[in-house]
Amino acid sequence: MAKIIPLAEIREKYFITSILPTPWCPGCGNGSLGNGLLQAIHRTGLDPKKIVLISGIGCNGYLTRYLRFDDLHVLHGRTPAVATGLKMARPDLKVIAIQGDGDAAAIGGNHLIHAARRNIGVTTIVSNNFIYGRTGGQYGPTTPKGTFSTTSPFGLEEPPFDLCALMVAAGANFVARGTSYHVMQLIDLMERGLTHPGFSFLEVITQCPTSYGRKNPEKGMTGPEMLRWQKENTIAVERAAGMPEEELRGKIVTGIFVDRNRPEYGPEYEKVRRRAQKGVGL
Ligand SMILES: Cc1ncc(C[n+]2csc(CCOP(=O)(O)OP(=O)(O)O)c2C)c(N)n1
Ligand code: SF4
Ligand SMILES: [Mg+2]
Repeated sequence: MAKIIPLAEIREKYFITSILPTPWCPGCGNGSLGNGLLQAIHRTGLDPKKIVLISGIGCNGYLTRYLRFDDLHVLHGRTPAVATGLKMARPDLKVIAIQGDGDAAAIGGNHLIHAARRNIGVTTIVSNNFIYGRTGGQYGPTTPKGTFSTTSPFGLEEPPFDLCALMVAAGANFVARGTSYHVMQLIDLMERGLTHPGFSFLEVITQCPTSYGRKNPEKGMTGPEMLRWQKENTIAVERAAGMPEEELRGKIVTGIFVDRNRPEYGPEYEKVRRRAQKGVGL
């Protein structure tokens, strides 16, 4: 396992320190996600001038504002659409989309599915805190059944999406899940995702003590309590494979769900463009 880069170095190289601190609540998991991403970018050796971050609307979306990369902060849920457009126009760039669970699975669910289906060469990182954090804690498509939220004060009866399973089924080349507690694993997964051709998808389970934890104390109310819950309820995908569904209910399964090499959309589309230039077709 590769080493971690000192936070002071990360801060110096990648943060616009003059506008710190971030607006995140104490104990929020988005800081760990940001640290993981920067550590992973640093390891890949990618040229920062060739990286563009696309963020959606939500607490997680604040991350890109503080980082020394070109970025686009776009309409809620349209993160994959803008990332797709940019990658098609500038295939030389490394395009990284950052989304919340609401941004990715609710308002932008359709966009995400089709970006994965096309296998566009974008890395998408979803901060899944199981809730709409930014708007005060409404439930969304990844909120677990039985959860209490501002819009399910008597308990939620809807089953949640498994975002990783959805991405595997849709056609993404690389799909993995990590948590904000398991930092070293998260950095490794992000590094693998960032360097994988085609659509790579990383779901990061993050803690939101303010909008989720306070209403669901059995999973921890504060940041550290929620991290302890993550630690005690995480199962590696290899171990989960042999476990019955009932035992996995309420657990977080982490690791790599798919790692394959289907053709990436950009170069395939380029072939169509060349055929059209030559007039070869119908
Ligand atoms: C078109 C549109 N609809 C609704 C909103 C209101 N809104 C802002 S953030 C948000 C939810 C964000 O949740 P999530 O993506 O999970 O991010 P988090 O805040 O949890 O990081 C909503 C519904 C909006 N900004 N734009
Ligand atoms: S509301 Fe939740 S997700 Fe948003 S900054 Fe606070 S802890 Fe983080
Ligand atoms: Mg959320």
